Amino acid sequence: MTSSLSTAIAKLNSPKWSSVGKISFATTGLALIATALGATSAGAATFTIPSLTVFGNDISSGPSFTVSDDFAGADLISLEASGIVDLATDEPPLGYFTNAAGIATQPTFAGQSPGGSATGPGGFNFGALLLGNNTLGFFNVFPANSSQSPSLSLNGVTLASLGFTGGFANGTVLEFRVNDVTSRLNNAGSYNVAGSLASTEVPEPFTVIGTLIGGTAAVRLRKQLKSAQK
Ligand SMILES: [Ca+2]
Repeated sequence: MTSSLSTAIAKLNSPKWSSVGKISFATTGLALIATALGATSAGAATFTIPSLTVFGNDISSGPSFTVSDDFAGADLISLEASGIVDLATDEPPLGYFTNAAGIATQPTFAGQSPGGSATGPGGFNFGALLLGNNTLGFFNVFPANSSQSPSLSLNGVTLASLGFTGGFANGTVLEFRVNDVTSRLNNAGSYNVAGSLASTEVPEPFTVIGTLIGGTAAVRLRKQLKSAQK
């Protein structure tokens, strides 16, 4: 319940107001309205990141989506990615197979053991799934020390913790890429990605509606009080 609504109800319960008939009934009604509002406004803003396939050669550009609604740096992202990418099809028989965190899933031609990694462009692991755009920059989604599992999930971490300290404004276009050098498009495989964004803020409409209803009810009760005093 908002403080303004609490104050309104408290005033209605004061001896002065309670001396008027129908006040307790009206107060109960306000409390019920406040409860109903609280129940209907409990869900914060959410945005579904569409299911996308990010191919091994999506290095300089990749699949994109447009964020609707505003999300702050303190808001949360959840993401799942499954699949394996080979960054070096021209290095048989081992190649360089990684999951979406850039963790080797089998021995690589460069000497990594399963679970190992190597730092690539941007300071992120070779093979890491990147999210961002040219304005905000690109950041790895999964921690550099993730497991070697081909299925990874991120459950409700802040956008700021990934590097998006200012969050995403409504209409921001974001892109997924695979972290690798761009000199040779010798990659194969893909990551399947899906997820969501969730606001952690209390929705503004609750405060506005609660104040409006509280104010309207108070005006009506004052009119009733005046007529009762006549
Ligand atoms: Ca490559």
